[in-house]
Amino acid sequence: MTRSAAIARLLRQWQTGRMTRRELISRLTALGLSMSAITALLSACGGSSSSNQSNSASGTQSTEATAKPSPIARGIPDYVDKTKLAKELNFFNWSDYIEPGLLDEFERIFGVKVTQDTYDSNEDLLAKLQGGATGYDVIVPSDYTVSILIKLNMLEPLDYSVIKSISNIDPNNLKPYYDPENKYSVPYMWGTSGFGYNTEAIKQELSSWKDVFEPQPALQKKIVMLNDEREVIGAALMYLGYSINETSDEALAKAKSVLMQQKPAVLAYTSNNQTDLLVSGEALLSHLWTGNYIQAHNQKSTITYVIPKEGCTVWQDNLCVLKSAPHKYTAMVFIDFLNWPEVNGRNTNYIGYASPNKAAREQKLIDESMLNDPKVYPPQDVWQRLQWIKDIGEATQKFDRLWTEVKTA
Ligand code: N2P
Repeated sequence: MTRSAAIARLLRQWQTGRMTRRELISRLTALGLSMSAITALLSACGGSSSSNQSNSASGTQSTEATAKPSPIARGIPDYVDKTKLAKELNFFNWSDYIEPGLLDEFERIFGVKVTQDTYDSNEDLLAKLQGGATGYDVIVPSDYTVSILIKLNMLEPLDYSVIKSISNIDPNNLKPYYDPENKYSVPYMWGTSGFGYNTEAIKQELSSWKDVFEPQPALQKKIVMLNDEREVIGAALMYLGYSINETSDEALAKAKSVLMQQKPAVLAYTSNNQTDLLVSGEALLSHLWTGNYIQAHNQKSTITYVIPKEGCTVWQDNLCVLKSAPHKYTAMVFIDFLNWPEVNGRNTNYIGYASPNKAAREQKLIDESMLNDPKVYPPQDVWQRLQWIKDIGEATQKFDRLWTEVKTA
């Protein structure tokens, strides 16, 4: 299933013009597909310029490399009032953060067309919302950004007469610090922000942020950092022994100098193609979110993931409805749908993050290999070095400034 998901992802990248045919073939070969399987796969979905990528990618059952996920075998639940459903829904999500076929499934079952726009960081999301972007219904902010949005009075209280699937969520993921009654947020996925590297190219075992911030010469221009100010400055702070939420001028000046010294070795600051850069070999080491590691590892098994000894971020992303949402009821129904065990299972297997959906885990709808991977679900002793990013209020401006200085230097 995980391999199928990797195949589906590659096909989609090819169909959406993000990868050449040649590169696709070499990646499929690397995944162990025979040339005849590849030929069959390409002819099954070849040349399709359909906008419905996920359907074309999944219409390949005739080959051994089938990437077809099972359709969701349920209708509209009786607790949903069909007469209140809108015709459309606007979903504002992180890039590469949902199995695209699920949006088609929602449309097929509920008759609601979902339009998705994407962003690459919480700051990006906030800037767009505060800059007056309108029309969005469901958004996916991380923990500390939920705190900020609550403070800004931008979230709609959730309707649990519709979001019945909250009962599938692990109690350990509910009642988080940023929304203790889950009044505004339902956990979507969670994970950590460590780094990945290619063990084929780098033979010694890396375990510290030092390997990222004071890299060996072989890593010159081979390092990718997330394009994310709280993550990158936070990593530098942890490397220096500070809390990820430290805001003193002294600590931030030190973090800045760590980042400036590292910069010549950085190939890119990006949060949307770090996986590809690592898999293609253009980068040998990258700051990553857990799902990036799973996606990269599925395509190239020599890529490993490290939760550095100094610690790293643990985060939880959430489904929330905007106060300004034009389709609030439908938004609640969509959140309910996303937490059905079979939907979450399909989604988790595709995007590769840790799932808060206990029912999906218990019903074995999530790949065993992921569930048993301590890099995805860290053991208790590792938890002790994980830190949550918190809203730092006014001091955010210091981070904004520092980040601009590093990136424009
Ligand atoms: C997926 C982004 C993961 C979100 N591309 C990290 N909080």
